[in-house]
Amino acid sequence: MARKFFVGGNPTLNRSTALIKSLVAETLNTAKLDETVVVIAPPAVYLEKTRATANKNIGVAAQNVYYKEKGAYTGEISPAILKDVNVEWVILGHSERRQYFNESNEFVGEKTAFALENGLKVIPCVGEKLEHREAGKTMDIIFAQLKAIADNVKDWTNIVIAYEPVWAIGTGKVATPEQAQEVHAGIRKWLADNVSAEVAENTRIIYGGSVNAKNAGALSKEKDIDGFLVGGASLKPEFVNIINARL
Ligand code: G2H
Repeated sequence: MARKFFVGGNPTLNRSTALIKSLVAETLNTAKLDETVVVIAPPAVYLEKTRATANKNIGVAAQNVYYKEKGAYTGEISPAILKDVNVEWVILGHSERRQYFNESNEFVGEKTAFALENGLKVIPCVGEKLEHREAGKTMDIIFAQLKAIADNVKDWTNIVIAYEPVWAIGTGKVATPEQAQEVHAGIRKWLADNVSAEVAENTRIIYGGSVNAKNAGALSKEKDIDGFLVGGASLKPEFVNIINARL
């Protein structure tokens, strides 16, 4: 099964009304949605409006979700609530959640499993900090993050893994195509060795961290890079060029 190119837009904590507007206007006119899966992840309060106004071929994702169905968890959102407003996707374990909200590997693994079991598709994020890379520990960090997911998840069909080196996020310092390819290939091999050959072959592994219209083309040519998770550039018109990068 060929892995369809996948581009997610993650505006993080930014007002996104302009992005939502562009989704119903110019973005859609030029983005080739038959060739690429496009998923947008606005802050939670915009989700319902985004789903209601965006083209049906665009997926909508939350930036986080909790792992309880309901109850006394003030401030949290459950998969059931996302499904109430027809949101199909969620990003989990973004490095900002790990760093600022102390999300552990295990917590991300458990949330991933809960979201999947409750009918969402999940984009779990993995990635190393600069100090890990400099110490030669990149793959150890990523394999520990993957293991916590694999320990909890039974079915990988609805998972798209995002590799986001922390040192490349929002810094303008993108990984080179070779650096990214090396890690993506390592993730795929880990899946083959620890989950199954089929999951390794079919699971999309997308790259995130300072992706823009200029660097997307070269990155998209690498054999194990199946798309992007785009932050800052998802709020700009160049997002369409990133969506169409592989064409
Ligand atoms: C958002 C990210 C990728 P940027 O953290 O998800 O950001 O593309 O701005 O580095």
